[in-house]
Amino acid sequence: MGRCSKGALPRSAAASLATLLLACQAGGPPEPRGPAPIDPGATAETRALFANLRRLTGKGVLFGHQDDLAYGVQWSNQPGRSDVKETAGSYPAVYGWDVGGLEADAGANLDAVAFERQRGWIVEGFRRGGVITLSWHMRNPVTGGNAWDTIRAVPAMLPGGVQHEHYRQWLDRFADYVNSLRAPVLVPMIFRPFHETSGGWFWWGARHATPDEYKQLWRFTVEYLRDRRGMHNLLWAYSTDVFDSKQAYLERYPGDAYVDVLGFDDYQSVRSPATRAVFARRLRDVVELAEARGKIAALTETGVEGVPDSLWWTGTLLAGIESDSVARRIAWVLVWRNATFEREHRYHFFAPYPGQASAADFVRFAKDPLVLLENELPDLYHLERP
Ligand code: BMA
Repeated sequence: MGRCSKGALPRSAAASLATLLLACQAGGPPEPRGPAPIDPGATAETRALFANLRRLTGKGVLFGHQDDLAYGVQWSNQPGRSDVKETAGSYPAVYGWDVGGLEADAGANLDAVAFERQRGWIVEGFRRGGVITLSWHMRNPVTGGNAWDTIRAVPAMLPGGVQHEHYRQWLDRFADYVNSLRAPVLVPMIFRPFHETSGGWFWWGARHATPDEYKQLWRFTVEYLRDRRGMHNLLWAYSTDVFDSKQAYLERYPGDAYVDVLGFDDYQSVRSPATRAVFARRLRDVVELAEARGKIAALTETGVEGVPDSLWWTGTLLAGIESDSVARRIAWVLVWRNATFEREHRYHFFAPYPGQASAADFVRFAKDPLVLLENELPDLYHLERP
């Protein structure tokens, strides 16, 4: 409770009440109100990140890339390298990383990114002022299979379920890892577990967990990590896959008390300008839903594999975002990883690299006043003095 709340009232005098009310109206320090992270104990840097991302709404859309510092189409594990930087002159503003494999105590994630190295890259990106977001392609705790093993698992993970203790151990491993990410303050993370939940391909997705089971799993996870493990450097991002209505988007939404960021992954309506209206409508829906709740909206994953359209960045992605005055208030867009060809023997990349067909257009995209790469970011980790 703060100075202007009921609890601060002197018990006796009615006159004091009037005086206090007047003082409050006259600018006595009001209780900080308005949008804030769901964690009242969030670290100063985490609160600043939340506030600054909201403040940037409509002025800048941050560009992000998954695994940007770990590898590119033609290289891997080379300090300082980044396909985005080598194409456009700056690192991305948002770094996506995945912790899938951490639960099994594996030394590397499911895409062979060693956690020891990932830790270094996360700290490096944060030190430069970038934003870190974590996804988790978590194994199926019932079968030990991967995230795409859709044997039902969620009920067993809930309190009272046979896998519940097992799941807590996984969360403990996650907490230990994230607590080791310091520079020297704890690095704020936008944590996006159980993503693409409207799709049917992950064990936590539609058809494999009811909306209620999903929400219970989400809420337990927030409460365990925040309240039991005392993690205060997380912003929680809920994300669906593509969706057709606000109602559909909210079907598995865990609630305003459990979510900081409303996101969605779209690999469909971003494919070409032909579906621009659908893409813009999805962005608009998520922005409206987020703003009505005092949250942040994001296009948490997107891209076209191999970016074969040489004008995709400005002609489809940016044109779609800028086609609508609400859609353009999205906080960030993140494209998926640039798999190393030599390792994976496929052209599985979503950002360009020098010489790639869309590289010149990506430079134009990066120069657009609305698009922010890392070198254009304001300090996101401090709050501006009022
Ligand atoms: C998918 C693909 C997979 C990868 C997974 C997790 O979309 O890129 O190759 O293992 O994401 O990063």
